[in-house]
Amino acid sequence: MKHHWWQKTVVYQIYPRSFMDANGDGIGDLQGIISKLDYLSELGIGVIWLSPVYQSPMDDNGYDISDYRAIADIFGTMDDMDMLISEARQRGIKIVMDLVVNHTSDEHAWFVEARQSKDNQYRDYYIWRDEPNELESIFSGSAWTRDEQTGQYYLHLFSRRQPDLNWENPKVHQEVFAMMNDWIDKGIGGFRMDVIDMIGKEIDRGITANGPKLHEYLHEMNRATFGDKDLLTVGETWGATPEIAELYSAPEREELSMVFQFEHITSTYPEHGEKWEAGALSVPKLKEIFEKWQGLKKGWNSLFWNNHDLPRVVSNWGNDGVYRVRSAKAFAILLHLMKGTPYIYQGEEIGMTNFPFQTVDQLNDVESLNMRNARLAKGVSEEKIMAFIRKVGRDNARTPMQWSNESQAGFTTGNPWLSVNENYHDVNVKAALADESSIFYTYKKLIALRKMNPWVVDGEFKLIATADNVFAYVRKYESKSYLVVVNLSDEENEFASGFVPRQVVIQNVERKLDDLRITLKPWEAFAVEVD
Ligand code: TEU
Ligand code: CA
Repeated sequence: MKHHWWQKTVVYQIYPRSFMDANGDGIGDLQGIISKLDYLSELGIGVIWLSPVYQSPMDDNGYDISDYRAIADIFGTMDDMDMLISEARQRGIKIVMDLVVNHTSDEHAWFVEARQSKDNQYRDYYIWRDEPNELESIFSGSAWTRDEQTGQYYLHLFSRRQPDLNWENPKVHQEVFAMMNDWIDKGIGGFRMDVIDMIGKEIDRGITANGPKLHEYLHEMNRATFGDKDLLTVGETWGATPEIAELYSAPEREELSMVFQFEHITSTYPEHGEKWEAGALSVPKLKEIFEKWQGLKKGWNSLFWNNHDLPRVVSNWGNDGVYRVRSAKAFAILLHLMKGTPYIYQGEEIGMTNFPFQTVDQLNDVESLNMRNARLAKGVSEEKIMAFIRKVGRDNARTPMQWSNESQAGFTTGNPWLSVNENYHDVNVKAALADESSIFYTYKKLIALRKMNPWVVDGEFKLIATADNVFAYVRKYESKSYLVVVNLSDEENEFASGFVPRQVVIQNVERKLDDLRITLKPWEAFAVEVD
């Protein structure tokens, strides 16, 4: 089968602020990333998705961009960026940039101009109304802020410092496409497109995501920029169903390579509720969701448990106590042997965990802080709010990468911008590399398997009926079949099938697999070639 390169590789997401600090100011930076490229190449990944490093006042840690063509001082310079691209390339690694074009920073020159007067030539780059409507910001409160200068309200679906761009204005398209082409000319490997499903919004009809013009805009973007380049383009689309995902990623539509869908993530949210009230994982639901998505016909899947907005999977759905290592490997095996392009979020490969946040001064995230203010005002207790944040707050993913058991986990020689998790004494890269049974080597093996074995890339997926908390599937490729079995629970579970085991591919509990009627240990996972 003929493939795009991005169908056969694994992506590693870097949140630059928290990855590696090279100059001791407590904030991760581009030189820090460059210094760790050998580590990433040892892991075997083929792509880095770099969360935003552009110039920004950092209200939302770079997802509020004030200049798309400049690098934030705290991260380095454009020379550092060029060096990162070329140093990565020498190791066979491509750099995918975060494209944040639903909104800019309020300090972007366009917005600084736009707010000057109603007839400013940039006024129409943003969305202004005389009166606010009911729309709420995803970061709590109204989505409208009144601007003193002209008395009108501007729209911001995120923080008030992230005004939404007006995609109904063709000039906005031209500006964005020109900027994208400049980055493409630098030799990047593609774009991860922030909340891209919102650019087709029709505010007066209450439509924010999946608006009627969305796909028209993306097709136009594809044609004007990366369309003839074979780059990896992945859209962040919280509201995608498989049908919608095919609109984005069916090749003949000439839009994107793939999208991030979040149905598995939101499966724990209460109906019509939000993430703060998330409940426990239902494995039967999870199986149903993946079965549906693995059946995607005309598009391509992305596969992930973690990113910089989500709690650590090993804490949220796994067991970060006694079964930390085993459950982290179980999630890895389950995901990486499915069909699609897997994404690893920094620290996932060593089983980094959530942080035990106790007090508000330990927090940084604008989403958590705004939520806290909004709920305090409604009389919700501080205790309850902190419990929400401990469970799903975004800072859980953003604590510094744990490199070693030296001071500040080897992340910085200074004071880190967010506290290092105390478990760095045990959970760190240096220890992981020294232990051949560590989570790291399970990831390394899974990445290598994908490179070497067409069944991992192309095998047909079939879910197997099992006990509720066991997730098992078969990948069939030509005359061969591979069975993947994962016990997603703290309890033992029976597994029985008529398959005859051949060769073990990977496992997280050492045992002979000469019979496939077995009692699975808690969080036990394996893949085996079967007849
Ligand atoms: O996230 C989009 C988004 O909707 C998230 O805010 C999400 O709902 C929430 O964080 C779940 O916890 C993207 C970026 O990934 C995020 O970091 C940015 O804050 C946001 O867009 C605005 O750019
Ligand atoms: Ca730094």
